[in-house]
Amino acid sequence: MHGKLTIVGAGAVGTSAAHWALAKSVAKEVVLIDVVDGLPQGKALDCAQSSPIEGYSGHIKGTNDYEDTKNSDCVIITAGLARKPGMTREDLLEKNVQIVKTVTQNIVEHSPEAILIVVTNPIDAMVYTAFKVSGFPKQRVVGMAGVLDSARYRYFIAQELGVSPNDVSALVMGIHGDNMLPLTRLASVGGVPVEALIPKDKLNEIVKRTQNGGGEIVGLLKSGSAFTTPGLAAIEMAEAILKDQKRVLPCAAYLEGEFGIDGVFLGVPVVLGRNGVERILEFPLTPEEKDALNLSVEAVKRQVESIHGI
Ligand code: A3D
Repeated sequence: MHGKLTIVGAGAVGTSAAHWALAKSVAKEVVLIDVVDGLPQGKALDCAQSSPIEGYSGHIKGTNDYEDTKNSDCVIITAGLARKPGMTREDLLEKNVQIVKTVTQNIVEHSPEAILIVVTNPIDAMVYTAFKVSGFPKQRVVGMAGVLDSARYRYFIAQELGVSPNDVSALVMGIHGDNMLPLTRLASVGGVPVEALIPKDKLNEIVKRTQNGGGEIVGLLKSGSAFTTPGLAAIEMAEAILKDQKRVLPCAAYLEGEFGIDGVFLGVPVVLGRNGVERILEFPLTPEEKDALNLSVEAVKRQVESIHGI
């Protein structure tokens, strides 16, 4: 067992993350914290009671007190409002900036060495908020979106081909929003390029469905947004960090010249290990991919420019 993991926000995503953290034994100690009295305590107890059935022995505590989060090695921030039908991720910006700011200040005070994984939307702006407020080095602040978006992309490709999603390798880069960039050129199944197996128009449909992956679920749920896979995606990142796995995962990382982009967080392939974002894996993009990625950069810059009070 490896270290202490705090999950901030005991809502839908935070609870899913807590459940997966226990089930996958990613940490010795898991703390679930929220501002609502009784909520994290109840959710933690519910998660813990699955241990005799599933057969794991990790420890979880629900709390409203940041003292209990003290000396966490890794912190997942899910606190904030989620989308309702008709809302964009940008609509959440103003309220969630203030929530992420408060949470980050508390985390810095109690866990100055932690690595932060930000999940709250709009993610590319919220991870920037946590970075600025914390004053942590860029390696210790990372956003979750690419793991989820790539999982959706891989799932849709697997469905189309009637193959195991396990054998689909695919990467989504850029913003977590309509301008995200699912790279068709690099998608493969068992090493075979997907472009050779799926007709172009069908592949375009899959790309569009991936870009609207969150919206499709918001529309179906009618209240709240996706939570099971977002929670698992955050835990895949936390596990890579806590167990120093050096996993290569698409994450929102702070770019300083990589891919010709400077001064924003954006989804790129990174190596995640005990030091957080240990490396960004840069590779040549085609002119079309560069243009598409620039749309992401412009959209993230617009979000960041509208952040006030941090
Ligand atoms: P929800 O179920 O509403 O849970 C949010 C929780 O945050 C609630 O329990 C609140 O009480 C709590 N909270 C609010 N303010 C604070 C605070 N200051 N300190 C501690 N806790 C607080 O939402 P959710 O779990 O469905 O979603 C959480 C966030 O994740 C939202 O912003 C979503 O948009 C976002 N989200 C992001 C992704 C990505 O892929 C990036 C996916 C799914 C959800």
